[in-house]
Amino acid sequence: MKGIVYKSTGSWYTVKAESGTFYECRIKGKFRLQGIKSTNPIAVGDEVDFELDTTSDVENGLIHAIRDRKNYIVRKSVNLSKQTHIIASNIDIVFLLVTINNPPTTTSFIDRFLVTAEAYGIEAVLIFNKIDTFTEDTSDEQLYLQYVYSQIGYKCLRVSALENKGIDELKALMTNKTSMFSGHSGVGKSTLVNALEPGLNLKTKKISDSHSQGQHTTTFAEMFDLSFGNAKIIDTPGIRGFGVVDMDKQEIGDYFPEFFALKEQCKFNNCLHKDEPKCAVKDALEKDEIAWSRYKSYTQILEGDDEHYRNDIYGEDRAENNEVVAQIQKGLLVLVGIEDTDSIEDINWLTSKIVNLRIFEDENHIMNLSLKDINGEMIIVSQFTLHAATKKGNRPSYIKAAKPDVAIPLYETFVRQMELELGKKVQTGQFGADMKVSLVNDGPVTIIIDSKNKE
Ligand SMILES: Nc1nc2c(ncn2[C@@H]2O[C@H](COP(=O)(O)OP(=O)(O)OP(=O)(O)O)[C@@H](O)[C@H]2O)c(=O)[nH]1
Ligand SMILES: [Mg+2]
Repeated sequence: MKGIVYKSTGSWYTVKAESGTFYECRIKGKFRLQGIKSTNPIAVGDEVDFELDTTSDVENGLIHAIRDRKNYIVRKSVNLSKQTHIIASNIDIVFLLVTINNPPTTTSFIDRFLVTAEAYGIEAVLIFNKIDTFTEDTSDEQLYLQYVYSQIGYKCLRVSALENKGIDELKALMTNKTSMFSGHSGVGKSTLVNALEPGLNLKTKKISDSHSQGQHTTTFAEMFDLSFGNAKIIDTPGIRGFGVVDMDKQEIGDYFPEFFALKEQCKFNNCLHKDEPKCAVKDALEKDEIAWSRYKSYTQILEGDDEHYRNDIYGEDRAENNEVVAQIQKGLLVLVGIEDTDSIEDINWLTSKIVNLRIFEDENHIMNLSLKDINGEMIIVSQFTLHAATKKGNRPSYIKAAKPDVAIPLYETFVRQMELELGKKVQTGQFGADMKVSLVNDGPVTIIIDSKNKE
């Protein structure tokens, strides 16, 4: 018999036969699997051939073959084991659920997911969920992200699974397709499936109060037939980080559609958009036509920088657990405060000023050398308290400090520009996190540089 895998729990697979009957199946002995090494040989969405197990009283099945997959989404676990896991196969469209906070979804996570979808040729759509909880700040941040991703060509939906907003638009995209929901734990994947099909009554759980993280409520991927538009949905367990399965360095840029579109204009046809001259991608970046967050994700993937990415996804917990998130030996601790009228010009001016400032001693103990000269390191920490206005009363006002939608992109640009200037990685704190910063101030030398007051 032929069937489709609707659920897999490791050793048992729930398979729906063409007749519409569901069978619990196991794998019959060992059969040749397609050439991917993964922790799960058979995934939800797989088309399989199975026979009834006559040795058992109950009507269980034995899977003896798996049909060629049209596509599949694989992720590498971001822990050190480097194992790969097929999330699902034969998917027509994947929806990544993104929440601004509770839990926060980072742009590195979004980009890694999108790169994987591009690599496997699966249409990806972003669903910004929990819009009912938005404040002015989170709404601004969401609109900024929506702007970035829709410019590239990704469809973006604004949804509230809880209040049934944006559901009809979503249903229209799901018609006649097998869809998959993915995203961090707690972003509302199962809640959204329930909104689409209330009868399913899938288990959902509120996110933890202390960490704003989901509780990994859904533990296995599972497919459901929906009662509208001949649609199927695969609900999946929340994922913490998304390790991109090994790709050729050359190939990665092609999965950033906005980079790919410019590739022809780069001087070198094998341009990696890093240090090559006359690179159209870097030109566009300078002109703000490409988002810095995208470029940062690209370089992280290019450098196989899972270590840094792990820091990003675990960073908040680590800062809270008194772990060291960044450390340097000799160089500069830069505390940066972005105000609401700042722009890319301020960033450009500041970066070049900071790296060229002659504030390090030469062999004659004269402040003659710049950070570049001494090949020093840098750590950048965002600090909006720099904008404290203290004139009135005793409680400082931070009215001048920029909101996250302005501050985060500029902060990220600042970090990236510094890295380009210095030709090396810059250490960073966690934007907006509660952190302890320690400093051994040699000299001591502390300099205030204000791009709005260039004295
Ligand atoms: N305010 C609000 N809360 C939502 C919305 N969608 C989901 N939630 C809540 O978010 C929490 C997590 O939702 P789930 O559906 O369990 O999240 P999940 O993505 O399936 O999580 P895992 O199964 O752990 O991967 C629940 O308390 C939901 O009620 C929404 O649109 N608005
Ligand atoms: Mg769930």
